[in-house]
Amino acid sequence: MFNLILFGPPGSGKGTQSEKLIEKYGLVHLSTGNLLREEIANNTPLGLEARNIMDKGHLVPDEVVIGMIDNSLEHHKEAPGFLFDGFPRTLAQAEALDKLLLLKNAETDLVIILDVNEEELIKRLVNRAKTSGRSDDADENVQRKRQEVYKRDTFPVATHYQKMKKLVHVDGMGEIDQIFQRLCSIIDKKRKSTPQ
Ligand code: B4P
Repeated sequence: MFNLILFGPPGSGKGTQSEKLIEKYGLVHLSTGNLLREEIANNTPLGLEARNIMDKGHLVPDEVVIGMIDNSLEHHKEAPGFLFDGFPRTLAQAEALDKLLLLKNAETDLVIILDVNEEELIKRLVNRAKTSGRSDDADENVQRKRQEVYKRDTFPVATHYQKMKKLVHVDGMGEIDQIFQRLCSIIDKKRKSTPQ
């Protein structure tokens, strides 16, 4: 089993790169953002609650997203590995994931952080807003709030995995394919040294 976390600030390209990585490596894609947007599209009570929170640029409560990940892991018992995209986003989520994987006799093998400067992040999110139909994209103030929440609540997750010597930085600036090649070379190196 190979478990990868793709980490980085909002707009750093986690979703974009995840689509390409799951195709190449056959990992199961677990995006908490996508799971929450499905709930919103289906008008479930959870979706209605999540939408209010996401539209303000805040994080959905830990117990909600941890529950969603727990369910998804249960649904994919035979998976060759998982790509976690946008999760964990708080220290409590990281600790919960460590425990859930341990129950499967597994662990996080690699955490990649996409480094992108804030000016470029806002530019990308403003662009995404033109086509995404995402209500949390619509307002630049909300996008700035999300960057603030990332620095305060999410960045400590990077330190957590750095202490465990699992964190690798990748330059997330440039062409999408160029960044994909950078990611693949790090993943290939790690997979060679990890028993499958
Ligand atoms: P997410 O769905 O995780 O999305 P994101 O952080 O906004 O963006 P991502 O980094 O995936 O960027 P993308 O590839 O789209 O989060 C949405 C919200 O859900 C959160 O704010 C939060 O409220 C909630 N949530 C999700 N997970 C949660 C959790 N675990 N706990 C609590 N709350 C949670 O790229 C952005 C744009 O840039 C796209 O338009 C893309 O086309 C473009 N782009 C990508 N790479 C590019 C490049 N190299 N050059 C130019 N443009 C590029």
